[in-house]
Amino acid sequence: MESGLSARDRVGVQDFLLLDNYTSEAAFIENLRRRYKENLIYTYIGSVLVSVNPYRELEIYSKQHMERYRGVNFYEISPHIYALADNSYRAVRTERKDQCILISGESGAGKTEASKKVLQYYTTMCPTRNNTQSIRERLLQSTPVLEAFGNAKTLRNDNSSRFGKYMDVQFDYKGAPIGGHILNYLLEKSRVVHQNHGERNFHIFYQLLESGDGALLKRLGLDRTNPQQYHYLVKVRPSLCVCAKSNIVIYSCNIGNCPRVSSISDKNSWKVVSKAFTVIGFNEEEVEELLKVVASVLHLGNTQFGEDEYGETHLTTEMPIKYMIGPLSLEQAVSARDALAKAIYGRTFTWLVQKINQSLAFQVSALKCSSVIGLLDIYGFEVFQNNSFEQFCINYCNEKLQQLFIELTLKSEQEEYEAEGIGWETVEYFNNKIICDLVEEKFKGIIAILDEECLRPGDACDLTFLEKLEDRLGGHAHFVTHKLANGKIRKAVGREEFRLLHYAGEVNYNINGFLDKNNDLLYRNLKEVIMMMIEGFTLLSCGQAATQFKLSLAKLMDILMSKQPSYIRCIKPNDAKQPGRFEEVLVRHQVKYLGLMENLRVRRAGFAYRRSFEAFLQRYKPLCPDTWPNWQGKLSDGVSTLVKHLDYKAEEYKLGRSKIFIRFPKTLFLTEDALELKKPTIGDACLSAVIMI
Ligand code: AD9
Ligand code: MG
Repeated sequence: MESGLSARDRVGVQDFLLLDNYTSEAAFIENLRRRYKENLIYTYIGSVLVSVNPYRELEIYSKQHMERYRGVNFYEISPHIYALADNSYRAVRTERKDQCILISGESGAGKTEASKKVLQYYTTMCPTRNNTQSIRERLLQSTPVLEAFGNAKTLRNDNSSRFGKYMDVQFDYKGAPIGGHILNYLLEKSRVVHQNHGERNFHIFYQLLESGDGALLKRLGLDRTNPQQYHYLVKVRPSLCVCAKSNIVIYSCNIGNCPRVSSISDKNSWKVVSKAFTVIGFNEEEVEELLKVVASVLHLGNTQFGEDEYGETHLTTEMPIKYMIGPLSLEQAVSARDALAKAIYGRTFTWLVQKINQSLAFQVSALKCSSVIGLLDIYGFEVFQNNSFEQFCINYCNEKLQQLFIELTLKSEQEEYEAEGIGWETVEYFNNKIICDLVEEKFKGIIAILDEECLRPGDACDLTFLEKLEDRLGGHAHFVTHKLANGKIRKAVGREEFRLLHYAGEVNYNINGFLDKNNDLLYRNLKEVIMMMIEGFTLLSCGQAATQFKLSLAKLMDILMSKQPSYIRCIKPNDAKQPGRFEEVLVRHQVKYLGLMENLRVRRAGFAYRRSFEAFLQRYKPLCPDTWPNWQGKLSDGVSTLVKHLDYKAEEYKLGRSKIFIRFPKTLFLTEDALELKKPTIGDACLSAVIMI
């Protein structure tokens, strides 16, 4: 221990509610920093868990650690994700109320790792029923498979989720996990054909090539010795060039140029994934069929187009009464090829999720689901140098989640005070509803305008879309283009960009490709090719992509609202993905936009702590001769007797209907210290003032 520093000074407080100066952002960040330095990555704000990515493996996730947290009151030992997982689980068991765990934070902050830790806790610690052992393994093994197909290396995160995932873990009345169900959201399909420099395609492509299974690769017509040959994996040529041999002009799009990453072993990941396929219940033929589709995407990417003597290629176009064959430019041919590759991959991913869901469904008809715990792990807020339609959707999704957090934390706090008959003081906070409306409002929002442009015949294009946005939304407090009101030019926003002032920061979106991506069009004869290849592929178009996403998010919000939420707020300590580096500016920004200070103020505005009469009496009864060892009367009278003996002043606490509310942290510290003197063996009280909700 550093000389002269108390343990509390050294490692900070484990609940921000205990901060003396709770309105100070500097004190908040200093507390995070101190704890991070000691590898204490978890801290509470009441019942919210704040987690800072350690970027190193910590020895805190063993079975012994899990056991320490089983059945222990939330705040009695140091903060941990297992405490939160156990708390939700106990609510499922005792109240039979559906729970959900909402994990948020920007890209690379640790959401996916957090969701895996929670799932591991349930699959390890919950009781087993006959016939349900295999479901645990399937629940766990669904993750590597989905990550292989849905995650990729980005500049922000070497294992970035490029799809949103909501997973229900279903429990029977005895609390045994008996099944699961996954909902997936908007896979970033464009990655199949295009990646920013320094990024990669989805992991599965590299895993397959690195599999070391020569016979398999041969059957798939793939050659691992030179991954550079696959256009969709590596940048091979500039945009347009002429092949010396055939004299054919070749168009190739900009590709990530990043086949190998030091933090990733594609070969080992492949082993994990192929074992996971078996556990989930894929047979060998099914795996091979799936890999054929993956390989076909790589082959498709290498398809080249040449011009005929008239400088054209050809495509069948669907007309109202007949088909027309019309010429395509080289560029159009390439974009049709890429659209096909994206469609094939996207459908394959959807099929994969369906297949996993079949495997997670109850295997025994007698099983009944009593309650569920939903885990939400969705792509984090992200800002790149060039942000497109995908970032627009991802960041909109994060706005929605932030709104849910605001509504539910404030709402539940208010409801608790009301239920207990305690007065409530309002706290000012930024409500990002205005930004959600800007994006999603019917007829007026950005998505509505985008759809309108997509459906408008004639000269509609990305630029006309931008003009419409300017016309209709110019002057909105959270929307900006390069045009300033005084007719001058705003340099920070390009002529083909619009800027949104998100709750988490400003993002410039480049409008190129917005209409195409929203239309998600596939030429008819290409659709027919896939229909022949993939069973169940349908020709029906189900509306514009952004609107579909909006509707699926609205459904997700309904699902989440119907459950009792717990929150994990993940923070990224540095952009270099390095352990031990705590960059204050970066952390401060996240603390700000995650609304953590407001969250803390709301919790402190009324009363810093609350505990049920029973729990309070149980813990502190040794401090009062009248309540020790067994209090016989009403619980509320016992608590009154106890606090009188402890000399609590009237302004320090209030008794609700079933709980005691304590206003200041100090009051509880002193009580804890007294308990420490009396019973030195109880808890690590100097660090963990015991708080219970
Ligand atoms: V994204 O929005 O999907 O791009 P996430 O999901 O928030 O992002 P992720 O969980 O993938 O981030 O974490 C990024 C990396 O940080 C992981 O690959 C780990 O290397 C590292 N990480 C995150 N949490 C932990 C942890 N609790 N312990 C050790 C961690 N390493
Ligand atoms: Mg993730």
